[in-house]
Amino acid sequence: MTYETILVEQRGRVTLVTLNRPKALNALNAQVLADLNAAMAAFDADAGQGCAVVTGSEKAFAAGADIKEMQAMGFADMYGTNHFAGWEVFARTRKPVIAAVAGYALGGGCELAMMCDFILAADSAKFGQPEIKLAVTPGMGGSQRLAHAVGKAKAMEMCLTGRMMDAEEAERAGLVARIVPAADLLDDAMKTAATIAGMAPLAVLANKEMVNAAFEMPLAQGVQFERRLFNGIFGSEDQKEGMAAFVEKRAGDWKGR
Ligand code: CO8
Repeated sequence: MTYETILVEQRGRVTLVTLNRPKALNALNAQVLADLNAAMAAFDADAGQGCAVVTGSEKAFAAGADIKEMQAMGFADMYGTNHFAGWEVFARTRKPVIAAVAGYALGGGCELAMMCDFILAADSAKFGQPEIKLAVTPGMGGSQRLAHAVGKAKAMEMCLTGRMMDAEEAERAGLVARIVPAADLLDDAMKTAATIAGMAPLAVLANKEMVNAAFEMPLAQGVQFERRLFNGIFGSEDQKEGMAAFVEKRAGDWKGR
């Protein structure tokens, strides 16, 4: 399958998705959204794939929603058609997605990175929600996910001033999992993804689902949710295999059931 605005490649059990609008610094337009959602649906449906990496270019992961596409739109175009609701479909991808971010991740670009399960940042990465400079606001979850990731003070400062955060600050603040030298970013992200893709598939889904529940549920309910999933996973063949493999000092052979 080929797409207009992204490149998609399977390397073993890892799907690599590269945003590919270099002339617009990978600005996110309706076609990027359609392409990404189609690619993620195919990834989720493919039992041979275990983890995805979403990346951009050296200069820009993505410099935001496409300002030229939005410029002429009015309230009816946005609210009436629920224009950006499709991004929530991307955020509901069931298997893990890593954002490998180099250069600018601004506005919708920062929001897309935060929709992924975690961010690996090149030392060149710059994060920001500069929408206020355009007299608008984040529109695909940035005000919420940034506040969850870095706390109110930093999120509020970033949204109100539009200033950028470099990779060091982003790591200190908890926005990114790790910083990697720019030259090693893709290799590192692909290795990390391969590690995840090598785990038992049902355990991967369950781990992702329960960590995400921490952002949706009160603690007591989240702990209950975790225990239900934990109990459920003992009904899988892979749980028997995983524990037998440990005892027998060998690698597990996963069936995905
Ligand atoms: N949209 C459209 N085109 C863009 C965007 C963008 N967000 N960002 C850059 N470009 C284009 C430029 O217009 C330019 O095109 P051209 O050569 O035709 O003039 C080309 O990319 C290169 O850009 P620059 O010449 O500006 O490159 P610089 O290296 O000088 O600057 C910056 C790089 C600092 C990243 C600069 O381009 C910039 O500030 N970009 C805009 C950043 C921004 O404001 N982002 C937020 C957009 S609003 C948003 O994301 C709202 C989200 C809400 C809903 C999300 C749904 C997807």
